[in-house]
Amino acid sequence: MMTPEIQEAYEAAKKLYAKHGINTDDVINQLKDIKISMHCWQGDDVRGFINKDQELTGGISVTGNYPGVARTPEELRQDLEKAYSLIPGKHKLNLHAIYVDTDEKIDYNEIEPRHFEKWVTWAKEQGLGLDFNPTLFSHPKSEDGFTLSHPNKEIRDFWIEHCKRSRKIGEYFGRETGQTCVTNVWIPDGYKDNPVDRLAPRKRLEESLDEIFKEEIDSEYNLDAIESKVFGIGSEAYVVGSHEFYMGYGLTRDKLICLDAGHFHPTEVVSNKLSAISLFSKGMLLHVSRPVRWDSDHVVILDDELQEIAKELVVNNLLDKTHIGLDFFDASINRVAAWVIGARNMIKALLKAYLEPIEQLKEIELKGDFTTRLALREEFKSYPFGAIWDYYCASLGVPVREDWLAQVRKYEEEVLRNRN
Ligand code: RNT
Ligand code: ZN
Repeated sequence: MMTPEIQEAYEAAKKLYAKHGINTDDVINQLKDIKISMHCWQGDDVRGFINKDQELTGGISVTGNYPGVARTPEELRQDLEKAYSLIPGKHKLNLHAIYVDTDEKIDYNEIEPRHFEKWVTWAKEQGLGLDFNPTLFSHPKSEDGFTLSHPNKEIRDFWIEHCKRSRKIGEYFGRETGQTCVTNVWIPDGYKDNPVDRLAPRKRLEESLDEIFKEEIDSEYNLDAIESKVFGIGSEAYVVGSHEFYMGYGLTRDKLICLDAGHFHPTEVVSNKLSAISLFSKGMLLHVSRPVRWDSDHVVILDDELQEIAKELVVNNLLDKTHIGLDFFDASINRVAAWVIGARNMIKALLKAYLEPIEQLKEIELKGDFTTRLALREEFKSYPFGAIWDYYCASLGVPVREDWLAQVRKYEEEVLRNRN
């Protein structure tokens, strides 16, 4: 809710930023247009609804057993609505193929748009865009760690069929919602220990992908993305879909390159890759995440790398060719809170990036005045960005500061605690 205090603090901050040529009203208008694709899988620990008894595989894992996990599509949508109501702006939802909403018993190679009809109806009601992912894990046919690069053609064909159908679902999402769907392919394929042949699986993956993407789909409705990874649990020595593999594949096939912030070596950062890739690629998809030790998927906090990612997008004008998605899963805290924290942080980071004197800093850098560059950037860290953020939340009708937490607590008491 807007209060005189929030308004006053905003006016004072606005003046300070104006001294550096930053118009905070304009910033707010630009920020409103940026959509974040929120991943459905934080709500149920990547279980999905296609096969309730199937354990999570693919070298990713969710730890914790906080009460209130969503058990049905209805519960998941209810939780998502709660989360979206606490996040400023209009955004997207990122679904995985295992999130079918149907009474039919179907396998991965049988999914069709109609199995996602209820999601589409709901997304339209909520004014949300939809993104999609084929699920190449949590299935008996991926048990030995290989899918699209599997040596057995029958198994490859099964997954190829799944991915082809996934693109058709993406097309359906795009047509129905009026917002382009990004369909992202990530596969877990890899070896625990050093392979003899590193090339053959990559060759097979290349062929499988070419087959999957054979059918032209209107890019107004669906865009394809491909996601690399440096290692997974059980694929420590070798991952078929490495960064170099997908860089090459994406650039030669005109696909979006997906960069997951948790999929690189510990001192390697995706923020430093965006400008380079932007020069050569059709576009990028971000999986904003937070790596900690071996885990690539902690809840996103407002850390240096998140701010650096946002800064790169804003300073280099990359928001048009970059699709921002979130990718983390934590079952040790309230799952709705996890969404809200991660999404609010992503938006905060973008806001903070807009509130730096970009043009001024660029000039200073060109002149070679690195003292001023460092001094100014450091001083701007304590400029009253919080006052603009509070005003932004209040004017978009979402809770200001930590007020959202009380609503999540209430929801936990009234809804989540009643799920067993
Ligand atoms: C796994 C990838 C992938 C998954 C989702 C569930 O390491 O990051 O994006 O997190 O597909
Ligand atoms: Zn990811």
